[in-house]
Amino acid sequence: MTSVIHCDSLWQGADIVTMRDGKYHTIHQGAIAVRNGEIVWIGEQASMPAISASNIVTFDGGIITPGLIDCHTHLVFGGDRSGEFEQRLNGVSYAEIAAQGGGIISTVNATRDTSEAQLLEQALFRLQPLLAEGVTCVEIKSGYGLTPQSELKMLRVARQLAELLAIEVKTTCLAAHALPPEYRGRSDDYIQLVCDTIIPQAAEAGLADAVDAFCEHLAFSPEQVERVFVAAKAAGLPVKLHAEQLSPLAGSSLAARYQALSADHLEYATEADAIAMSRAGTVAVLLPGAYYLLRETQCPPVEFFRKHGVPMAIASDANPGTSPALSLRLMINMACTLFHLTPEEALAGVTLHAAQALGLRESHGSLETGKKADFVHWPLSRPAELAYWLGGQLPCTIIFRGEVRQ
Ligand code: DI6
Ligand code: FE
Repeated sequence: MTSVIHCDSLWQGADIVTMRDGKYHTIHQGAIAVRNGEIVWIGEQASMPAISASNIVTFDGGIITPGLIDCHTHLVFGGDRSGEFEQRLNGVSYAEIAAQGGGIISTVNATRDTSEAQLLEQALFRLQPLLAEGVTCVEIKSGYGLTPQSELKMLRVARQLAELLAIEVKTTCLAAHALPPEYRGRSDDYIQLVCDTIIPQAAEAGLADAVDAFCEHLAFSPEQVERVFVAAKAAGLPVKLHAEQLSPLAGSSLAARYQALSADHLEYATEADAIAMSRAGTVAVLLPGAYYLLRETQCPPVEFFRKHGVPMAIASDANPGTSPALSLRLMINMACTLFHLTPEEALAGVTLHAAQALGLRESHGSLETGKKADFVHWPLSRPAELAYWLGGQLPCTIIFRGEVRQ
């Protein structure tokens, strides 16, 4: 007697770009069987075992990829900074604007003054375009509150987004993003507040999945970041770091010493940083939107990451200052054109390697038995088309946990 695999849904009729091991590994004319939101069988339709499913969807060609993952965003914030964009076009630098009390602090003021309900409404509006282009998992950082109450407010909004939309949200406490004005000249005291109060409260309330910091001359020193990492570990949370965005401070090596999930930006990272990250399994998250908007000229050392086997992820860094980016697909294109990634590396950067940057490599980011049934059907002929089209909206069918997202 042949045994029948019972499942909820079966998806077939398309080529499946699995992204197993971060490579295309395409299954031609494939099929995916799903039960309880997870993949229970995947392979060639021709060699499919007996499967019963109440819902069978047969596509007319095209490709299926894993759902896209945006592993670094600051989507929750108040106000906007288009005025600073104009200033920068007139030659004022990001650092100069920050020194004048603008930059991150202007968003901090606006975020503190915005109610939780309004923050939610505004973040929903920014998240919609990402969702529409196939994003099924997004990371959202705090970091524009910089008080215990307002950092927790941001994190609650991020959690609420996951309840309202068919999307998974991972939250990151980025209280060590900037020095709040009321702590001027007392940055060590602020770090103490972050370590003794904000991180423990966020962890206790179950509002943070990770802890991040901004290691930079205009933010916090490696010594201060290390204190934040120690507090994160004590609270049982993994760490990440904004490192080497504007200058080389060996922040990414420090992050690697604390087994960081990722070090992000990395324009000024060195080969020594890449070696340290490789040993620790720390993902290099590249953010072409910020590079582009700041008109950076120094590219992240992609050659070193390749040479030392550091997985590279790509993210939007969606934020009001340096990357008002509402398209992850555009970031894929920019990673190829600006950072010289191949379309295959860039797709791995928004699937398997992005999952790894969130600590989700075992369950997300590629299409394999036992993983979450989050995938996207595109009426495209080749996966490189995802890196090729600039802007616009590609038609797609988004499947989240085995169900079509409307
Ligand atoms: N690096 C960035 O690119 C963002 N934060 C960070 O640490 C910028 C945030 C902002 O300018 O609002
Ligand atoms: Fe960022």
